[in-house]
Amino acid sequence: MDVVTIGETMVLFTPETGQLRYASQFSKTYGGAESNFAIGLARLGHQVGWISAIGDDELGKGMLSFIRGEGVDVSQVKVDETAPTGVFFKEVRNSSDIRIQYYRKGSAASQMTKADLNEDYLAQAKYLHISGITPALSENCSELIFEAIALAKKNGLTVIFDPNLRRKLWSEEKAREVLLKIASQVDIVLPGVAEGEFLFGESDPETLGKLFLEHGASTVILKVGAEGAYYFTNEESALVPGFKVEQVLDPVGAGDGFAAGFISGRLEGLSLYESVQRGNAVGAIVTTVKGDVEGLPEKREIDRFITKPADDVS
Ligand code: KDG
Repeated sequence: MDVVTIGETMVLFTPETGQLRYASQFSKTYGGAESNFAIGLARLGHQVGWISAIGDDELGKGMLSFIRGEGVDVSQVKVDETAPTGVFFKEVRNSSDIRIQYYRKGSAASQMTKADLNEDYLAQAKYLHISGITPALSENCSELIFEAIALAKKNGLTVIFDPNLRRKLWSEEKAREVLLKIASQVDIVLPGVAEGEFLFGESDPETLGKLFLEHGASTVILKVGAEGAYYFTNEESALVPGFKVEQVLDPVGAGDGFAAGFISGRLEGLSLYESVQRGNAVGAIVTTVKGDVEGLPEKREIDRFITKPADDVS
């Protein structure tokens, strides 16, 4: 196993057109930051496992088949007979006005506890990926994340953390406290510049890079939207320019795609610069397709996009 990730995936209903309140037709897909990331890595040819829980219901079973069908190992997904699979709605008014409604309180994934972690399963991986969404789901999920970090460190895994700030899930105060605590314990942190500003009250990329390094991470990847992303270590730093796409249709999931592209590069032994470049490319391609995972590219598509990032990436 190359990478293990942990988190909730929900059934995603998207109104075919217009505002949610008037919608009568929906597309049904699946979305969850960690499984989006896992699917992204699987499409790029890596071995990845996803730890989660679903309800003992039709929606959960459909989700599990979908994620398994994408080549992700789902052997650690628990079926909870007492709680339902979470659901969310995504109202796309336009590509810069996307409104999310969650129906996930009390979901099966929010009931996960540290007892659901299998140390032997974690120990066989090279990387543990976590996001700031899971600790926002419940106190028990927060404990699970800290336990997973401890087990990963004990077993020599590199821990990668995407803050994925979701303001709807918790108070600002609690979010800041917990996200900073996680950021102090991980190896690689992948914030967006707005998340950096939320955590440290600074928006200058160089300053943020320095602050995250001082806080504990050894590698900081700071995403600055269409401009690309910076990387910072104690030895080097650079801005890796982003790729232009003809039309952004749906930016949701681009950050997860970025993380998948970046880790894929590291797994293949690419330099930090090249890995961030691959992250930028995956993130850019994801924005050109509607849906949280539908645009995630396969390996040959990404190679072609990086050498020829024009409108044609087929
Ligand atoms: O990063 C995309 C995710 O935000 C989306 O797929 C749903 O995991 C999700 C969440 O909690 O918002």
